[in-house]
Amino acid sequence: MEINTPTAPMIDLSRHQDGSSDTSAFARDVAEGLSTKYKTLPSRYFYDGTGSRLFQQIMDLPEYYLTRSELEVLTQNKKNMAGQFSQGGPFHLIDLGAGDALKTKLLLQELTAQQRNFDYVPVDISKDAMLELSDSLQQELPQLKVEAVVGEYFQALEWLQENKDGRKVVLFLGSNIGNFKAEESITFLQSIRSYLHAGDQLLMGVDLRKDPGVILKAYNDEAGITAAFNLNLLDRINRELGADFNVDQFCHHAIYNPLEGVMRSFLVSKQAQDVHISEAGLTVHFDAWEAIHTENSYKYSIPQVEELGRQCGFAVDTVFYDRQKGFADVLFSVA
Ligand code: AVI
Repeated sequence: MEINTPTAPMIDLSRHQDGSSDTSAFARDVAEGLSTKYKTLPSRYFYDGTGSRLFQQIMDLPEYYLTRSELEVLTQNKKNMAGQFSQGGPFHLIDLGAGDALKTKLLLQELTAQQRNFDYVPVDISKDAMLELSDSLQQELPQLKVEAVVGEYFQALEWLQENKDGRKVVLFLGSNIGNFKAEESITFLQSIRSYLHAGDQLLMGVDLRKDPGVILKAYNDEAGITAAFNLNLLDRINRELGADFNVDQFCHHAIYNPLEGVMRSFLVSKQAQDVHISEAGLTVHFDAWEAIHTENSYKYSIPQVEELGRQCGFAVDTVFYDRQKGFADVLFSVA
């Protein structure tokens, strides 16, 4: 663990405890995913420097309604949210996957204006993002107490458990829960719950079920940014794992299944081809039109969210919607 400069207070937990490197974990996951009958790659590997920049562009796309909808939820409801967070007295506001905290800043401004007693703990795997955020907050809200944590979510919650007493309000915004499969979201929320106590709260962003045509367009934008975001995963494997994917010979395909409420994204091989991945010590064969499943983006109904919370030891306090009721930030308390 490393404590950084006093100008940008930050805890860095990102070093591997077992001595393994990021590259070896990436190589292992890629080898595993591409060696099964139905090929898969984990969507968490989208977010290298290029992927994070492309995701920023996705959030501004006319078709990608999710970010604007959540900004609307927060803008309309920030007063009420700030009041509910503060009911139990002083608290730590823990922002899982904070990034540039564009949305959270609305809450931070409101809580500061209401002179609430809290400190802000943004958590993100990107050290650069946490440095930039700490600096920007020092300029924009100099009175705010900020302690950024660089690391995985559960490393950060473990660190908080050991190092910070008092109430916790956890933010998990942006429909990130949608990228987990049903059983993974249960395990994830149960793990969060295990770090919380009576009086603690969780505010979670969920994209709601809606017109399938609207959802489909959000992942098939005209400018092709989502396609570039998906294909960048192959570029990343080329760059970091010494692979020879011919990226032009793959295409993006995203399809919504309204029965399951899931958008599934794929990379499809346009021809029969072999790809060698040096760091994984592997050659992978693709048949023509064979697919790699790269992402799930689940859409929820409110009863499903309530049930998910119940299974994980949370009760719904308040559901905050946008005007169209297409997106919700759900405030849970520990049941
Ligand atoms: C980060 N996550 C919630 C996004 C989503 O909508 O599933 C990632 C994304 N994938 C394609 N477009 C955006």
